[in-house]
Amino acid sequence: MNIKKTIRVMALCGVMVLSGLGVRVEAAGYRMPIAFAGYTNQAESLTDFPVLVVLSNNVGGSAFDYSHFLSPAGWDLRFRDAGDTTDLNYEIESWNTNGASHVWVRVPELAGDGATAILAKWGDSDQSTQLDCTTNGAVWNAGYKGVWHFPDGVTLGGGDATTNRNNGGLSNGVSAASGNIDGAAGFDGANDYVDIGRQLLSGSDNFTISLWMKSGGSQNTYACPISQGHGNGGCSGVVLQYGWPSATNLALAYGDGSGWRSVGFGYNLAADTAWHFITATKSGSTMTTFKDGIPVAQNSSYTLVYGTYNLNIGRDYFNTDSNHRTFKGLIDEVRVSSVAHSSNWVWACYQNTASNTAFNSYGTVEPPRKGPVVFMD
Ligand SMILES: [Ca+2]
Ligand SMILES: [Ca+2]
Repeated sequence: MNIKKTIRVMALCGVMVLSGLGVRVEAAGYRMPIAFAGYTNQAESLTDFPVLVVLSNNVGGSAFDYSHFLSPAGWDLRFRDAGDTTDLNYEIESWNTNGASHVWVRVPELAGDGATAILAKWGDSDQSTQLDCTTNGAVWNAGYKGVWHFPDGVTLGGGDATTNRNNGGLSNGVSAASGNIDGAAGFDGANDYVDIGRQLLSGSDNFTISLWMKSGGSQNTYACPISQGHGNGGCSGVVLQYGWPSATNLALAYGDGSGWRSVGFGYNLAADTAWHFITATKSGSTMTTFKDGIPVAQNSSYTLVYGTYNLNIGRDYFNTDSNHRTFKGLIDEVRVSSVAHSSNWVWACYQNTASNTAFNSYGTVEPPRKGPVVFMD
């Protein structure tokens, strides 16, 4: 403890025995409570949940103001638990003082009663350097094998936000586009794709695969927004693919070693060019599909056999078809986890990203707390 803090503690304890001391008012930065009232009436608490915080001037009527930051890049931003005792890991996906900034915060426990809150803090000169967690993947729990944000709508990057650094290679003109969360990747349906360079799931791994997608209209036969381990021949691998049961319907399709099986998403995505949050989970032999956070269909009759080919976004690795079954449209926020997330988790992911100011409650910014600080002349 340095002398300033020692004296401060002594002063708080009523120990004022030193001479030559004075008192001044010290600012300790701004604070804004953020509650998650949107996650309510659920029996399940979500552990280490990555919450999206979208900051902008006066977000939610909070009086939030970028001009109070010390760092133009937002390096003095901090997140703490509601009691202001524990630092929370966070990742700055984008920082835009003229608009919206996108920040992911790892919340240790998101209680099902809507009572969880955290604190955002900034403007404290003692807390103004960039933290490692803003870029090192600490937000994403160990189950996440890859998370691709596709920022920022201007210069596309295929970087993986997790500690695994499963960065994607952009091929044949994948373009930067406006996304559902900041930027997205645009695929032309001719030859664009993102190659992750390896498979991320194998053996008996469970999974949650999710992405925001916006179909560009009619699709190639068996077009795939994402594929994992599907290679030439054989009945192995797993894909999100059009063609089940008809050419325009998207399904989770997978090989069980002897045949291809499918679980649909319940509607014609090729004709629906709105953004949708598409999720599929594998828990043992139970495969479940979700559209916009709601379970659609389930099948437990077959057991997936993974293939050995790379994870690709925007196409099927399968290469008998000359077009590689490329997808046409926009894809954003792709996540692959080896954990079969619950329906509550999937629902919370959808609500938090689709309706941010409904799921998150941005409280009124508290100005710097002014308190007595004792100093030596
Ligand atoms: Ca192209
Ligand atoms: Ca994005």
